[in-house]
Amino acid sequence: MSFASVLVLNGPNLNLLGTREPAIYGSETLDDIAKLCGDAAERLNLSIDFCQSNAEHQLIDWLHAARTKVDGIVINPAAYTHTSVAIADALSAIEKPVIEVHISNVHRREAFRHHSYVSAAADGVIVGCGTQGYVLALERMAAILEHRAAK
Ligand code: CA2
Repeated sequence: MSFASVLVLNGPNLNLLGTREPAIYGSETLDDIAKLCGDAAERLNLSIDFCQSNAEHQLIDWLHAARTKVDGIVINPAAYTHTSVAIADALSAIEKPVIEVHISNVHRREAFRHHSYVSAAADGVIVGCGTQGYVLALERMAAILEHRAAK
């Protein structure tokens, strides 16, 4: 049986999760989130590739490679959410479903976090649900991909 494949992409500084700012991001590490996603993927019959980079060009290169390799993308672009037209353009160039995730409720935080360049290129956005947001994103992705396969 071949599983639908999903790239789970994480942007800058998310490798520091669990080391600082627990009031905003909780105490789980990125490895904990990778495990959470791995367990959800198994349950949902998805195959996932979980990656993080602090470099904008690396995230864009992975997105370009994903154009022909994966069925969907879950992305937490971190601070690039609020600055990167380049990541938004790379996502727009991919004709695959995209779900944007933020651990914190960015709308309750500083004004500069209220705008996302990425959201216009996303099919869905999950904000402020903590690390569970990644699981919700994978559940939504599985539903979208199942619906497409049934067509
Ligand atoms: O809430 C989210 O998931 C964010 O994407 C996280 C980004 C932030 O820039 C976005 O506005 C919202 C920050 C990720 C960095 O997280 C750190 C965790 C611990 C210590 C330092 C940074």
